[in-house]
Amino acid sequence: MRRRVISDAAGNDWLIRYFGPPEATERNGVAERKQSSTRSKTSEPSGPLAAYHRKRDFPRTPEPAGAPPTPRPDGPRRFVVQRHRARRLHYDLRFEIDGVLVSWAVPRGPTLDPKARRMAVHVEDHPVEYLDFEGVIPAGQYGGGDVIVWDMGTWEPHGTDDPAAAVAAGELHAEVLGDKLRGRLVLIRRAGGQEEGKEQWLLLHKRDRYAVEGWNPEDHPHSVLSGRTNEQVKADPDRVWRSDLPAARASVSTRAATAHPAAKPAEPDVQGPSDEELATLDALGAGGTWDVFGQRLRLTNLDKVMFPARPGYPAVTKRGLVGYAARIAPTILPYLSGRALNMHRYPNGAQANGFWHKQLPAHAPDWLTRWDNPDADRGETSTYLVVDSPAALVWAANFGALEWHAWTSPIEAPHCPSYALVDLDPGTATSWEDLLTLARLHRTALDHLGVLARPKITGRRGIQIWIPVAPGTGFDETRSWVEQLSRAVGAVVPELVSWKWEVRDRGGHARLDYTQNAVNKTLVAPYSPRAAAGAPVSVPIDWEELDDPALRPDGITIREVFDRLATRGDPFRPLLAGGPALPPLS
Ligand SMILES: [Mn+2]
Repeated sequence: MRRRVISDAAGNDWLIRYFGPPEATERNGVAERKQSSTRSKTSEPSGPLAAYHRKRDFPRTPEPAGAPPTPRPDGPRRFVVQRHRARRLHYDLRFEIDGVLVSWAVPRGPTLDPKARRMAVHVEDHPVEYLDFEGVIPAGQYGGGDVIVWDMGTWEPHGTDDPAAAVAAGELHAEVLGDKLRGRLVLIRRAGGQEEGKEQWLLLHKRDRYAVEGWNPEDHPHSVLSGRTNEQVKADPDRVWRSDLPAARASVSTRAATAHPAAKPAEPDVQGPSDEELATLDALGAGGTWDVFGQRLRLTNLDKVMFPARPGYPAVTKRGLVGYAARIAPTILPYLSGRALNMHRYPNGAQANGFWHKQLPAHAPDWLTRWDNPDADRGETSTYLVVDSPAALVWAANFGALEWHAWTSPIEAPHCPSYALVDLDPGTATSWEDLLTLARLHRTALDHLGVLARPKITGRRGIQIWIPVAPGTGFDETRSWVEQLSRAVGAVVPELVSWKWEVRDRGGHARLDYTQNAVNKTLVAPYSPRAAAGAPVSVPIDWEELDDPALRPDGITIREVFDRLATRGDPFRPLLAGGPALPPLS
């Protein structure tokens, strides 16, 4: 047995014990093997990806061949963990270093558990295009089996600014920020673990604030890219890899694309306003014209307070609302475009009464997209605004629409929702802890069912859960499915829930509201502001955040949203690819 003491930045000593070589069966479980023990570029004349290419037959595998590596000039480094069911299950941990993905195969998977010591086999460098590879490698090909993007995010080398040298020296400290993995991972090459040219390393997680004892990667089986499990990826061979699409939409179901009018090809990415355009907005007086997103918009009452102050948060004017609409447009448009918008207008700000405004006014500019509801009866709203450009959202904000409630169904198929919705609606006696209990029970149930879903805080007191559904699913089906799901959950905690229709009959209990699953019933859109003091926003969250003691239903305002998006991304992105048929409930 060999020993080694490592000191971390906090001065804690770590005693790592090296036992003999891992058992042969464990090593045999790893499908990928590094042929050459060195990753020195000079010893591989055809570049760092030579081993990667040598092992693969690109006409036969859907894996990316990859462009010649070029070092990324700027921006955060990326990492990915793929769960790969090859001959034996393993997780592939890959760090972006000098234009390639330096990779280890970890049979038991990376973990947040600071007590765990995982064996990791250093395998060949992969091209950066592998970052969002998810799919099925055909049987008989190298690494044949199914692959999901189990986690991804950004990372920083710790204690060095030359991570390639750190890897060559046999010790890499990585501060990772993924959806599942957080905190400091340490990889250490085992002395003498290099027989047959295969480098054996140890992987561990530091005992930092992200460490969770007993945390098991197998308890978190879903792809962060598509929300699917390995089994679901394997079962859906129609899914094709589209490396030309942004990562969040790269896994496209060809079946959905042909069968469902709502499944449109991904639009080009929308750019936000430039700094110069935002400076122009700031420089406008109480009103004026703003040239942005290729349109000239006439803005009014820009200094009017739309959201009163709350402790710690000054009031937000209409200028602030309009600026938020412009900046959030690239993120929110996928949830609004192609759908009718019900505007909740507060022309005199959230401090005054608001009202629903659905009919697009006759004075609205011609360039706005409109939709005429063919089912509208006389006296009902006939013409709706469709926010399919960033300028349209800026127009709606200037029109006094503080809250944006897009239809659940697209205009091409108004009777077919894209999502089933669970609305956890607190009663007067429902505490935040009670509501979290209800949300976590839904999380458990959905995970057990293998159903892709994500929660979001409402920006007021509640939590909603959005579940993408298969093309052609009707509202009757989503409503009855959500009712069955929520009744099963409610039966676990009957003391928290009321099924009474009238609020006054509910005894202050929470309502698990499935009735919003109906045509022209809407929930507030992801990233819409709410009409309340401080300008809170309805923000999608990761399931794990339900366990964060700092989480509050109205705790994220229009001031925090962009920092959050920059560090965490948008947890709802996987929902945009649609979902499978809802499984039967019994
Ligand atoms: Mn693998």
